[in-house]
Amino acid sequence: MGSTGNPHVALIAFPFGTHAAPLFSLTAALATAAPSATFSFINSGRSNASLARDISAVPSGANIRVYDISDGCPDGYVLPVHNPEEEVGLFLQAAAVNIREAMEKAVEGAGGRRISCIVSDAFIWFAGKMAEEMRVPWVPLWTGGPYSLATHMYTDFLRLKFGEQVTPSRLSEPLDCIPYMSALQVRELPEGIVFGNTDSVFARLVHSMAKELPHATTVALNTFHGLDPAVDADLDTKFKHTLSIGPLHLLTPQPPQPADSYGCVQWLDNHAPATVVYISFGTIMSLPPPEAAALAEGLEASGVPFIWSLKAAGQAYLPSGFLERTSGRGLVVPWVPQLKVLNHPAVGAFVTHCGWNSVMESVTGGVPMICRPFLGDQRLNAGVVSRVWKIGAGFEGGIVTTGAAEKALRLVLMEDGGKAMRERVGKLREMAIGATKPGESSTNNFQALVEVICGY
Ligand code: U2F
Repeated sequence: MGSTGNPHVALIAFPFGTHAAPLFSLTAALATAAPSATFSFINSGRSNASLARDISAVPSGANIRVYDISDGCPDGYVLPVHNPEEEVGLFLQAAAVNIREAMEKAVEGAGGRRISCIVSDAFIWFAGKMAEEMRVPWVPLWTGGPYSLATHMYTDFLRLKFGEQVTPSRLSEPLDCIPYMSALQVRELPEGIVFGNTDSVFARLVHSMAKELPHATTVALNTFHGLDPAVDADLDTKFKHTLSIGPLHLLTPQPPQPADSYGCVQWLDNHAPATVVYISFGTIMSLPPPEAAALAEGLEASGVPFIWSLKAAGQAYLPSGFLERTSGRGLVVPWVPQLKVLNHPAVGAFVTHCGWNSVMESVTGGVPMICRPFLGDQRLNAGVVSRVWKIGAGFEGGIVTTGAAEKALRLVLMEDGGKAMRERVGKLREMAIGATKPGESSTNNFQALVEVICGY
């Protein structure tokens, strides 16, 4: 194992979307569990700045040190307006050199103590090569949904079966070539496997990741025992060792949430149980303007009370007079304390893009979902929510129209179908909470992870 003395663990984040936050929460949990170890958290300066609240919640003198690396943009370079592919590409081009330099600084900062283990976001697949050169364990954390991880592991197999560009008529075929995915469809795969640009930065990134992960010492997953037994069993055959340590937001210490500046919780206190819909599309996605307008019209037509997390730029696309007409029964605010809101009894539905953190948070809040996925793992997560766990629904036709929005809201909040979803998600909630109790699976797996990472 990494070290016989006091371990020094380097943790390397992927600085986009909600990737760095769960890795930092894991760092904080590890640092508490292994007080004599040192944890060097390496992330872009920009992403570390967005974690300022999480980082400042770490007591001074604690065994966590935070290192900034460049996001790869040359000085004075102006990114074209929101081009995630280009941002990620620039970061990755410079990442290996920047990470090595940061690890050298981390060793200096730890009084010369060599790095005994590398923990990284699974997207930082080349951390596996670095760990191999340094002869230390590599523990990648997969922050997305486990079904999508499985499909990345099947990339070569799926390309043999469907070709690199599947014929459009096959998009609606079931994914039954992977037996436990028969309820899902080819169109729900992450883009870059058998459709979309299979040579994009992302497609190449996840393909390289899939080749490297089988060499990892342990793959850590943000899921919990019993949620998807068939996927877990399959991933166990693909990797040397896996540990499910989710839901991470229950298992790891959470930083104080930002103040509820818009009074969401107080507003919810005045509503009856399971009557309000909460709407958010995460940190990188926003609804195309015509769909935002359609969702607003659907909300008006249904009469359902709502909280909508929507930045000022998005608010500009709402139908004229919408905010005034719905001011008595809706809140449209740029940021919502999502964990608190999903745990409030008044919330009965969550309109979501199905980012994995949101899915886990909805499950632990016991809230059924209405899914509008966009990219990456989101389509598979949405398919699993709707047709495997049966704790949610999509919008008819896959995009938000006024009619589809009204119908989905009525189904989940007012009809028997929604009641059955609420009962099922309530059972998953119990399972998730149970898994993170002392002596239960995720807690035990976390202890095992500490042993892998710190050697004790
Ligand atoms: C990427 O996902 P996102 O960052 O877009 O979305 P989530 O995984 O759902 O995480 C959003 C987080 O932001 C929080 C919310 C989640 O923890 O509680 N939040 C909030 O507190 N208040 C708000 O008003 C809005 C959001 C990617 F796009 C996905 O496909 C991946 O599944 C995901 C994980 O890898 O990363």
